[in-house]
Amino acid sequence: MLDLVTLGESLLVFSPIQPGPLRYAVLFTKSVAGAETNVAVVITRMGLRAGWIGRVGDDELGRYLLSSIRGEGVDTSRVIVDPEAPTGLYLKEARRPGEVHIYYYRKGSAGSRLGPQDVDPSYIANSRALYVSGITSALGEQCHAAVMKAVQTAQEHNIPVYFDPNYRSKLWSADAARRAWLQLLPHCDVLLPSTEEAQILVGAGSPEEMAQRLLRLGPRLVLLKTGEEGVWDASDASLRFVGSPRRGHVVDPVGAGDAFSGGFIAGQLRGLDALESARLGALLASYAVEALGDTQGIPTYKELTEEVRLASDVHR
Ligand code: KDG
Repeated sequence: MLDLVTLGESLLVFSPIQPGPLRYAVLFTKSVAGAETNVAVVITRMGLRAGWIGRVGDDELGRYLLSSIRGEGVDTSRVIVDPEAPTGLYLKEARRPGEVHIYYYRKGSAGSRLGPQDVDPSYIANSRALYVSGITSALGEQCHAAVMKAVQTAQEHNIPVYFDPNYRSKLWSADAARRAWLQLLPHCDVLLPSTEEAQILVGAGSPEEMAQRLLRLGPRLVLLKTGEEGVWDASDASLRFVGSPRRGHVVDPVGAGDAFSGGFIAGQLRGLDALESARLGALLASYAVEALGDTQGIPTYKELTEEVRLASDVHR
């Protein structure tokens, strides 16, 4: 049995090794991106088992994606190699350290051809949790239908659904995003929005006000991410400030949200309460931003427990 199943598009990311405008970049690193596979990788780093449903092109980049994700220990048995479309990618530009611009080359990609026919209900039914991100719904109607099928299947089998809206303004409008998210939310247990995403859903307000309004949309738990300030954990009963462990300086902020989600879910799967799970998520996010790449900075569970003295129940 898998601990977590996720679905969505994984991409290649090419990042210049020096900051500055992309037009002057000469040397690039190549790595794996995509919110869903990032979360799956975090889950495996935390010593748990994750599986990913998606499509890659029958090309060199697709082969690289598959071998890297599989190499991280993620189950890729449900990934389809699509001969009809190329693997998507994006270029990352760091105008100055910590300030990142993203340029997608993913229109018509294999990953964006995911559809409900690719979602095997038994794969989800045999796992302990489902993670979905709003990015998949932004890729097209069939992708959104695949996510809807996944969350409905999970709900039918009492499998908790974790949802990060992951708003991408280059992929769709805020109005279109809100409409899709409102369809998903009644099937979700835990919502992991940023302040901006919370505002898209329920308008502006204090963390307390936004969290209370978000809880009325369906989830039993809301983890409101306010960036460097930290995270608010809202359940029906209370709103608690989780805080933000400050460590080194930020090299690359992309991937922090996925590290938080993956850490939170790993905590829940390991039997931690919501607050301890959120602390684990915040800690992993602080590692993620210290290295170039979405998941490269994230330690293994063994390294984490050796290096950091967490609350005693993290060691279970
Ligand atoms: O969350 C990090 C992701 O944004 C990145 O890896 C790429 O999934 C991605 C996207 O579509 O922006």
